[in-house]
Amino acid sequence: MTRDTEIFDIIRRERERQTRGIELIASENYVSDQVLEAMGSVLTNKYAEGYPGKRYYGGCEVVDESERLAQERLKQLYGAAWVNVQPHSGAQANMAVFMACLNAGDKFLGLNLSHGGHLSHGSPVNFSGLMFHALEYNVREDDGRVDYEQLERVARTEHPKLIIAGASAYSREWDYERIRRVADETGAIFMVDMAHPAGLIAARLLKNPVRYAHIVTSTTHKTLRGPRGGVILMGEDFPNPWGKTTPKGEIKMMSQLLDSAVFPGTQGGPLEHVIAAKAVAFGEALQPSYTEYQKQVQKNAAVMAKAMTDKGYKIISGGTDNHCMLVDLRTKFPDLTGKLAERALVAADITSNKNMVPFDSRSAFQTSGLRFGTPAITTRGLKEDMMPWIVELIDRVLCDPENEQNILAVRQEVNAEMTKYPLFAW
Ligand code: DSN
Repeated sequence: MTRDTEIFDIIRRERERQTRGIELIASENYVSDQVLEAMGSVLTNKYAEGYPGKRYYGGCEVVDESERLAQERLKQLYGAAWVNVQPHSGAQANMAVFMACLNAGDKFLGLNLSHGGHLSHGSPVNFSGLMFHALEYNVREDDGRVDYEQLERVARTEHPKLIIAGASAYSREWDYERIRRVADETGAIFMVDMAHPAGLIAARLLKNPVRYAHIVTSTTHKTLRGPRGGVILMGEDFPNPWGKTTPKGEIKMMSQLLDSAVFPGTQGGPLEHVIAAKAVAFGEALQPSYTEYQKQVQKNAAVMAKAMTDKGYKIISGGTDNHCMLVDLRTKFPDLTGKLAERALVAADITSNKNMVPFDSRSAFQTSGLRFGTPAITTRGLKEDMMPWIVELIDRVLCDPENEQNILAVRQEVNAEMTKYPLFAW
């Protein structure tokens, strides 16, 4: 067979793009060579519908071992009693929870997407908002933090069956205990989507939601630094589908509902090559060096947020407890949209994403904000002393976002510096 030079040339160019630039998208990271190797392995050839020991195909005894290993390592990482490692993505994990806990049209409560929430927590264009009755809570306008009073008010008046915590653009720790209290009071199931801070949680730098929520979902590719994919976890405290606390003897009930909701409910054959790569990533996250990595992610984010503030940028909520920050551009550049800012930075080989800010005056296509995160640059080896340099470059671009000479000068500086941080061993 002739080599597909067309696609491999595209892959080579993407590898070059990832290598020469500063990656600040808060939901991205660089996986290890071992994770890449597992993902590109012969396990992709295997059909394995079902679960370890209960498959619909022969010849699954080997992949059963890697899936079991992924399960055991994930349980160890978060102190979970039950896990499912098959969801293809975070949205698929969430869909399985909806299917296990709700009937079509049932009410649930999640953080408003335009206030930092996730697409699959009730956006009107997503299955969650299309098939279920989405209720929302916001962050407060004055301090950018979750409006827990509003959350409690909506829970008490509307009685949603499911309450969801978790966000894609929120830089503060969550008060899980408070949400759990109102969930118990109103008979709701409490789910946390920890996709963004999962790595910091694994390293014990943020509170572990498995201790407070009935069900926890996550992606595996953000701060956690694994392959693209999703997982579902539960602690000891399993609910039944209708929100009443289940007696200990019924512990399998929700786990069976969730397993069935992943397969055959919403997915077919699991991606066993990705599950093996998840196992590798969970194994890496159990190493002591991983805690050091996550501490650096957090430190880099704190220093970056301070440097942005010192330059006159407004960080929503005034700072960060985790790996990310949301910048409201309007304070410094009232006329600059997130769309133009993102484009100018990409031209300078600094990648971030436009993002709505709470109470945004612009649409989701324009936006007034940019979201930055430090997981990828920390994997690359950049320490806190480099954060003011990055902020200086960002500021130079945003001060004159349509000046091509200015952008080129920044790009050359970025490219020259990043050659000092090799990315791939092969
Ligand atoms: N789209 C992902 C993110 O970038 O945060 C998850 O919502």
